[in-house]
Amino acid sequence: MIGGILDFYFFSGPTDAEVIAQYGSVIGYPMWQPAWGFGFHLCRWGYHNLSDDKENVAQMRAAGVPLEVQWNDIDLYHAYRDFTTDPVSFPGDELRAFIQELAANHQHYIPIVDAGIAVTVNSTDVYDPFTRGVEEDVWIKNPDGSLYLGQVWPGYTVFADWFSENILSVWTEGLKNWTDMGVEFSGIWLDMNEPSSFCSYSCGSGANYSALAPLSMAGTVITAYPECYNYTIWGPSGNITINGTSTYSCAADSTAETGIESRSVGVGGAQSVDPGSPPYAIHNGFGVLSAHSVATNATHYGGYTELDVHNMFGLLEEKTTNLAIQSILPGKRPFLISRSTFPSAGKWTGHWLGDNYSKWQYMYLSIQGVLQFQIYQIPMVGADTCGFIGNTDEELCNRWMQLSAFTPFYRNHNHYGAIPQEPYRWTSVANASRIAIAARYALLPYWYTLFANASMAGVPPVRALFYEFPDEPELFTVDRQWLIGSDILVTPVLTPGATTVDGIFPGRGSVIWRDWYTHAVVNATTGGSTTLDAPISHINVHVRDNSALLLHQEPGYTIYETREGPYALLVSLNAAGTAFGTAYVDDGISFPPGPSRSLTFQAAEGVLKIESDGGYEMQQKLETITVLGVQKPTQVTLETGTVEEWTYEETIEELVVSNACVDLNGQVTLTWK
Ligand code: MIG
Repeated sequence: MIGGILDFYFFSGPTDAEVIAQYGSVIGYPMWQPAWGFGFHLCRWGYHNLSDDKENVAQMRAAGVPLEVQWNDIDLYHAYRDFTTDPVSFPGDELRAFIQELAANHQHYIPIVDAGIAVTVNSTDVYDPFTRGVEEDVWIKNPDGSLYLGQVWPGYTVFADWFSENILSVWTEGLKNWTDMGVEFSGIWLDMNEPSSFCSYSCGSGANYSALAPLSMAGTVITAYPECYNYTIWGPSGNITINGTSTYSCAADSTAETGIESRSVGVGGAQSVDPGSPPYAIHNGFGVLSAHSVATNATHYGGYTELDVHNMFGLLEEKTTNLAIQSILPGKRPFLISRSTFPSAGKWTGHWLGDNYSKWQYMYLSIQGVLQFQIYQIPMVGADTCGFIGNTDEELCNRWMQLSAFTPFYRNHNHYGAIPQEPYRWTSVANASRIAIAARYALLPYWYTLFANASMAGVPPVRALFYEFPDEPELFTVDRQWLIGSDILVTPVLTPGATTVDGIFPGRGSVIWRDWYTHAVVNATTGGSTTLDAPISHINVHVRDNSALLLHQEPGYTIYETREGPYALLVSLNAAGTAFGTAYVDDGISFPPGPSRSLTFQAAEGVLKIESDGGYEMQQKLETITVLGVQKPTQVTLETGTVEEWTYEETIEELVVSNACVDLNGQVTLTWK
């Protein structure tokens, strides 16, 4: 920041979550997410052709690992040009048929859109997205009015001037024509939108366009062994198995800086100061402000210089793309994931945490990344699961597929030339993924409610532990665990070779935490760490007391199938015998949101009251009600009469009412005594 008038806002909270919500009220609350966006997404750079996509879809199905969305990276393009498909490897009609088959199975397709738009190389070169943009005058300029040129994958590129008057129509036309060519996308992935360019400053005006051929990754193979691989033990194959007795152990990197060289720069140490690079440069070690991006002196419609509006490129691209999708897929919630963000970006997009490494340290760092983006009001966020740069391995991918299942945006993504890391590649990873995804899909009504509360009031869906327990300073530094909403505590394994994990249970003994899977009460250390069993393929998840969670009873293969099934309710009483929870339910897709239903669950003194309000008609019944923390009852009554089908499990104080067949469109009471 170099000047101007500063407006200061003070957010008084008093709670941390309220501070975040108040910030949201200024910059804008996050967009509404379609329910399918919470499904599992599968991506990589290096799905070379449509057969690769089809193979994935089939293998995921065969392995019984839910696949909601198949993605394609820039491999999709012809000559790396946006809004095209390669005629040989992704022929439009076959791609269309593939996407339509996905849709028929309630699955989805998302392609990438790069920020750099290829320029035509000669007079016979036909590329409408560029020429239409020239006609409509929507590209960023040099100070002399000529087109500003950068370089990205296709060769020389221009960049959209999001301030220009006609960019929305040109961008919409590009996306619309793409769908007409067969790319019937459900959502869009925005990459390289810092924007990234392979030249610094400019690639030169009046350059010989044809001189710069598209880049190629062909033949690129990442040969480095995975982080903990010891070839003297396991041989040169690069493949280890962690089934049975694991000999797997290593000291994973403890620093995050792996792969990032430290450089000493900054004007202070420079020999001479380049006027193209202001002396108030960001001393981040990566050189001038224009390094690998648009030159600071490039100009935009309205006279803005890049120096002043650089950070808004991604934001305005997200807004433009969101509006374009709204007109191409009317009435539906747009789904976008973008790399560059800026305050208020959450109104238009979700975010992935960018290029990480296939290393244990980066899996750990993804937790704080997810937490940070809750503060920024871009709650739909997640990491490249199993790691992007470098080769992953079975154990890391096993742990990571489980960890990310409890973060909002859940996508496995991989670098070109790295070993494959789809969850079906290893038996243990497929197994771990099925377990974690089943929990995730069961929890969908809860996630969905949290995101509705984010969109309506800016409340962060994922929370640091201390947000909920501000009087427990021992929680202030906890960044290896997190809370989903206020009621689900996640304690992942973050180190190789581990069979246990240490975690802290907030509440200093005043809260009863129960295991998600077994419903057993945790014997937690008060205010300190508790060691939990964490064999491979098991992620610790605990439920807070005084909670009532609406769940899907039967996680299905897709979000659609899951939502078609009946509901379950998990009530976890506290020591005083009370519980409270809410749920927001709607059709999961309409935009603007249509009718909805708000449910309130309240338990005290052996009575659970369900209240229901709103215009949305819930088709699915509440089939199972589980109440934890109940003394053995002799009689259980639903409003409709005495319940015959209930069971009680003494060791975990669990009352289960099955086949309850409760209509959630009205008020109901369950009593036990
Ligand atoms: O120059 O599209 O962060 O997720 O796979 C690299 C290829 C461009 C960077 C993205 C990454 C993506 C890759 N892209």
